Amino acid sequence: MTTRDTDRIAEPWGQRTPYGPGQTWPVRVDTHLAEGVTEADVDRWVQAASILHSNGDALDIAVKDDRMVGVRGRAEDRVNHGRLGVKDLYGWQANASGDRLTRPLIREDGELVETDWDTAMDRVAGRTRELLDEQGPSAIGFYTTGQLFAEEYYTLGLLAHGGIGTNHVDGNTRLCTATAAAALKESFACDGQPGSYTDIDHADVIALYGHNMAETQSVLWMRILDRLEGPNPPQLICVDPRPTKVAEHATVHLAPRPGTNVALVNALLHEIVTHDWVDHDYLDAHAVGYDELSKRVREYPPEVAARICDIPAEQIREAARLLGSAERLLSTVLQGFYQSNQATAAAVQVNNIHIVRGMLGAPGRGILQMNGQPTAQNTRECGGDGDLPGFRNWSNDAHVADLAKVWNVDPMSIPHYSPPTHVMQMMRYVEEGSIKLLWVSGTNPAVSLPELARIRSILQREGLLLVVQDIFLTETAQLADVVLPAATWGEKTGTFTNVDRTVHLSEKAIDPPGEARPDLDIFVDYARRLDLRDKDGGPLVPWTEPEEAFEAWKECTRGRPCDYTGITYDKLRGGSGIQWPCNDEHPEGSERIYQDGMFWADPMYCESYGRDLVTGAPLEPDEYKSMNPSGKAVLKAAAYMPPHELPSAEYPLQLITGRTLYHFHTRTKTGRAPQLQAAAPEVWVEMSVGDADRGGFTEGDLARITTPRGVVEAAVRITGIRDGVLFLPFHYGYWDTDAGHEPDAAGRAANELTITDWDPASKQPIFKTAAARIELVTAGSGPSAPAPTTTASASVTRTRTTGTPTAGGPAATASESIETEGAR
Ligand SMILES: Nc1nc2c(c(=O)[nH]1)N[C@H]1C(S)=C(S)[C@@H](COP(=O)(O)OP(=O)(O)OC[C@H]3O[C@@H](n4cnc5c(=O)[nH]c(N)nc54)[C@H](O)[C@@H]3O)O[C@H]1N2
Ligand SMILES: Nc1nc2c(c(=O)[nH]1)N[C@H]1C(S)=C(S)[C@@H](COP(=O)(O)OP(=O)(O)OC[C@H]3O[C@@H](n4cnc5c(=O)[nH]c(N)nc54)[C@H](O)[C@@H]3O)O[C@H]1N2
Ligand SMILES: [Mo]
Repeated sequence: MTTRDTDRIAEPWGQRTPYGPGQTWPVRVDTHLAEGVTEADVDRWVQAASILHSNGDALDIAVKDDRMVGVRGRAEDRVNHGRLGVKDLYGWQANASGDRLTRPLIREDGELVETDWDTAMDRVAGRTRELLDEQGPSAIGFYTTGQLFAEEYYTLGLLAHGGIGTNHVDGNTRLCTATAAAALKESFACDGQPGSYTDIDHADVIALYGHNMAETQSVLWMRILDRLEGPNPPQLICVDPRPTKVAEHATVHLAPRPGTNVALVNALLHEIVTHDWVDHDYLDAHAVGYDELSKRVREYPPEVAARICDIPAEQIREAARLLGSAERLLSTVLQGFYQSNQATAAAVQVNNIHIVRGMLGAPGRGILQMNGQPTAQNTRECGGDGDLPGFRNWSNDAHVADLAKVWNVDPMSIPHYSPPTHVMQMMRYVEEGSIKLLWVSGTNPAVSLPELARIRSILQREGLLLVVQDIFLTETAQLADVVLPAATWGEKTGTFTNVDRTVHLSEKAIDPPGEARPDLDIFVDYARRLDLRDKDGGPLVPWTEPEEAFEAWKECTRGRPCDYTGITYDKLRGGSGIQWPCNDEHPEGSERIYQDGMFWADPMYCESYGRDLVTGAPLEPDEYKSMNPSGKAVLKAAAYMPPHELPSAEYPLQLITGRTLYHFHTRTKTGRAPQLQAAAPEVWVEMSVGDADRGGFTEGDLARITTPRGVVEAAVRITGIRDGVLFLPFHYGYWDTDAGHEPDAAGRAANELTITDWDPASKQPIFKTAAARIELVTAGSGPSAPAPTTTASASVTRTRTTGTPTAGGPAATASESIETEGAR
């Protein structure tokens, strides 16, 4: 089947292609070409993969007259079988925005002014040298992203850890999937996704925990929708306080109070254990820790959790029965767990369900501790965040020595006295003045970190040299001392890996604008200017081309779990992406890991010895060895603990924040794609019918949301969200407002309101539990909130009737209660 995009804003998941268990998901090729362009006009199609979420949807970029003119899903790829989500169909247009950064900028007398590359890079390298001489490597911090390519992270990881020798290297993956990695490390002592997308083709029960897949991995959701429409459909469990599309299709929708996930999953485990829906043979052979877990979950009968979570006990029982009777269980976990209270402890309990039920390493039996960003997996694998490259264990000296051999440096020059510094701690060091150069690449912390008033003041601290490498003059770039203009997806070549370990090649289709350069070039240039050298006096970073960097990265993965040695650029061209491990033993890659209950958890091989889930303290090597001498899966129990900030008389509600289908993060790309921007043009706040009635709100009122950190104003959207909870999308910063952020005025960014607090084990900030209040500013400022009606944000009140939906129009056309910029 081939579909054109005409109605994809209004019908985001497109037409159904039903299929049954064990069958192959049918192909459906989605295409969008610019107005007036047909496939016959296209000069060439250039292979790439999606960069606006972690699903790894393969696509080809259409090029005409050396300009991008569209995209088409790749039918032959294992991930998407030709399909594309809305952000990918339209988001590429941002590449050609007139306001791309095209020249480096430096701050002179308080103003950012254009300069040349030599001046900008000399300022960065010169200051680095000075700081190294004066204070040493701890003066320098790198904060990168989940949106560059593997080659770039590996280069950054090498120059930062192996060259400069700083331990202050993290990515925005800390905000994103640090908990995915942490939960996998706790249960399996190593990162790496047990599941595979093909598990959807086989599963009879699919459980989604805090994961609005319909909006955030919309192609994966199409796969589930197609199973639901086919013979013998799977049953769905949805755990989310909002009425998402996932909830709408679920057999059981559990809508707990935010921050109570551990109590809920403990109750599910309670039922599984007391009914003995347990695979004892599997447990005996392949896991440790069952005694402690079964003892712990006995404290959480459904009635206890029902009280904590404020949901019916019978619903918990029903969900547990589905889990307990599943033959092929697939679970996915995302931000409703990772960014909520007790993130790692909660995500680990989902792993526990799979371990006690023996639901691993076979078709339909998988866990997807999801990623969010397109290349987050690579940040983790390559040492771009708080990990060492190749899933090496920083607390295992032999691993550090091995890495030093690969890099040809002295092991003592790679810092490993403690785990690499997490970003919230790096911000603290900047605040205290010990980090004096912070290099931010591919992330926009002035909108995406919690408690923005604090972050803004940190980023503007006297004495800090802030370097920002981006493609637009973002809210963060506006605060920088040096701005480096980057080339992005479609303008540079590299590889990246999605959540189910599928590696894709994304090739350069067109030239970057002006003097913008690939991130790889910028990092290599910096290493050269610093004259970083290996033990023998050779250049530490000897490569300049992406493929050379990839070949070096492959060597670094040899024999490690994420083994890439069997992959080449050529092998990735033409066909489907390939799943690691891919090596001599598995030349075509590996559909599943952890088959036959074999894990990467041996004390000498594993990536992590785990942490205490309450304090976050890393386990000593000997503690791990005595707990798990033969490298089995680890069942880790956890008691429920309430969120740190609970509702009070002054702040009676709970605020959660998150995403909408049509936008990506701080909207630097989707806000510049007209169709996507029109579909969700302005910030809104979701509240329940009950809370609206009690507070006297109606749809479209302008409201003020306040937490102890700040104030945001947003239009009220009344939805089926659970009582007591407000939801704000976090996409709206200040780059496209007239005034920008004004110090004493109400803000627009959700993170004005969020708290400086993080999970003890993963160090992931808590974006989804804060106490808040809401007050009316102006009644009826519009007929309805500017929010999509096709998604979890759908209004439960019908306020306005528009004409016939027009194909390709804004989300408004799918329903009646939306006002868009275009409509005004
Ligand atoms: N359209 C779109 N897609 C994206 C992105 C995007 O910006 N836009 N970003 C990508 C990235 S980087 C990420 S990380 C993913 C994130 O993808 P998701 O995790 O699916 O997205 P969120 O909206 O952050 O959160 C998911 C759900 O968590 C629920 N939730 C909040 N608090 C709790 C809680 O305490 N318990 C439970 N059980 N649920 C709770 C919210 O109601 C929300 O529906 O999406 C990726 N895909
Ligand atoms: N309140 C709240 N806050 C959140 C979340 C939430 O749910 N609620 N979610 C968190 C999560 S999961 C995430 S992932 C973060 C995302 O937060 P950010 O990473 O800050 O958001 P993005 O808008 O994706 O920022 C990416 C930046 O990289 C730039 N860029 C794009 N491509 C390239 C490139 O090729 N090279 C370079 N150098 N730059 C490029 C973009 O223009 C953009 O400025 O937000 C986190 N913050
Ligand atoms: Mo994310």
